[in-house]
Formats: sequence, C-alpha cells, structure tokens
Amino acid sequence: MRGHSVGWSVLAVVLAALGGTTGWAQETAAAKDKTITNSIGMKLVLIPAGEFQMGASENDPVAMVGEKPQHRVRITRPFYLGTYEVTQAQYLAVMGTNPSWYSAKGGGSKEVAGQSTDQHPVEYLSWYDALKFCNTLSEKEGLKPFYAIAGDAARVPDWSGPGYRLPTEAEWEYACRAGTRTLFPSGDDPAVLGEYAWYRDNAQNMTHPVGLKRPNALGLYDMLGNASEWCWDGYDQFYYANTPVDDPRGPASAGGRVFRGGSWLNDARILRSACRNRFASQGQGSILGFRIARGRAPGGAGAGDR
Ligand SMILES: [Ca+2]
Repeated sequence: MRGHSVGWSVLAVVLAALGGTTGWAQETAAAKDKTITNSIGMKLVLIPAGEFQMGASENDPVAMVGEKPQHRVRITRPFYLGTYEVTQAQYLAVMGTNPSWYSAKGGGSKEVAGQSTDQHPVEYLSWYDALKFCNTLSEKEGLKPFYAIAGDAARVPDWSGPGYRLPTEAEWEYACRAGTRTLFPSGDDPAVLGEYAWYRDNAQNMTHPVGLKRPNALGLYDMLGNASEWCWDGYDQFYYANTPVDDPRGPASAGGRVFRGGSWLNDARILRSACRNRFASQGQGSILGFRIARGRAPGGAGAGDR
C-alpha cells in the first residue's frame, strides 16, 4: 500500500539531518505528527481544522434534496482520520470476529475464493458494531471509551475525549473534499474515478484490498467507493437548512444513521463528495464498513500514541 506516512517519514529524516535549530526540530515534530500508527498498526492522518462548503451546489443536476442547501461549516478542532477503511484483519484482531460478506466464511465467499481478504474492508456490520469496535480498541489502548452504549441508546459523554470514534458526517465530507469544491476530490470528471475508487464500473461486484487506488490530497484512500462508511450522525434530509456552522453532529433524533462515499456497488452519482445515504443503525450490508477517527490532544499527537 502506498502511503503518505512514507513521505512524511522521509521528510522527518531529511529535516532531522538538516536539524539542530529549534525551528527545524519543531518542524520535524510537526511532520511526524501528520500521521500516527496505533497499537494494531492502523495509520491515521491528521486533518487540520478549517472550514468548507458542505453539501451539493445549486448547479449539481443530480444532487438529492437532502444534499442542499450548500452551507458553510467550520471544523474547529483538528482530528485524526484513518488512512484506510478498517480492514477485516484489524476488525478480527480487536473484536475476535469477522462478519464480512466478502470473506471465506461470508455469503460472498465464492466471489473471493482463493484470495486472502485480510486487507479488504470489513463490512456487514451495524453502526453499533462500529461504535463497539471503537470502544474496544480504546480500552485496549488504555483510553476512556468514547461512546456510552446502553441497549439501543448510544451517546457521547465528552466530544473532546481521546478515544476512538466515527467521524461526524461533516468531518467525513471535509476530509473527503480536502479543499476541493468539485463533484469528486479528483474534479468533476467521472471518467477518472477508476484511478481513485472501486465502484460499479471496475469493482466486479465485490470489495478489494484497501489502499490500491490513488489517495486524495490529504493522503486518504478509498474515501470514495470500496466500502461505504458509517458516520456518527443521524440522518435528517432537512438538517442542512438548520445546521450549526461549527462542528455539526447531526440532529438529536432521526431515522437511521448516515453513511458516506458510495461503494463497490454504486455508480459515479453516488460517489459524489456531497452524496448522503442512510441505513438503520442495526442494519448490516455488504456495501457498508467504516473508518475510525480520534481527537488530537492539545500540543501534540493523539494522547496515548505509540
Ligand atoms: Ca470507502
């Protein structure tokens, strides 16, 4: 898998070689902080704070009602986001199970016969399963679990907590766009999507190992396509008309949870950066996985980094 982490490591070495002054040392530290690798080898990229135009523009002819109005959103705190979708091997390492449809024991075993699916995205897991993965991984690393889960209720006691979590829908779109305002992070032309994404035109009806396509400008792979990705937020198609500017986290109550990015199943229309989708929080699907996020401790990398 290609990765920005390699680039940053090289940069850090170069800076270290040139170093000696405080300025260089600080820059070296800053470069190293751009990616972190956690206890099970998951890489996360630092996403800087900033603002963007969320949602589809009025000129987008295929946008759905829930994608408008386009509106200004500020992400007020930097955060880390998984470089890749959570893989089947990582999910198995943390949870002891692999629910994936496209695995040797899954319903889609014929499609992936004869190949290891360790590096494929985990899928066929509910939104609650994704939250539980985050909490279990936090506990393994000695971090306070981010979510309080009781039966069908899940809440966030402290949004500044250090534990692993799902990105919010706004964080996801902000990271996906990586400064772009076009239909896709690669521009408006769907003809080049195959370089960046596994989707209907090239995926042959199944998931693929993460990280084989080109990343976006932030070094994030498979944001579009491969597995769709659960986000924290509940879905309300009218939410964009009343959303807060700063760090929106979805409506207080809603039917279903948001997932983003489109998948191996979908055509280019569903892979647009603005496209929203939803599914029951207890639902599972062979198109639907996730990537993890976590907060950034003041003055340094994520607390408890190793
Ligand atoms: Ca994806």
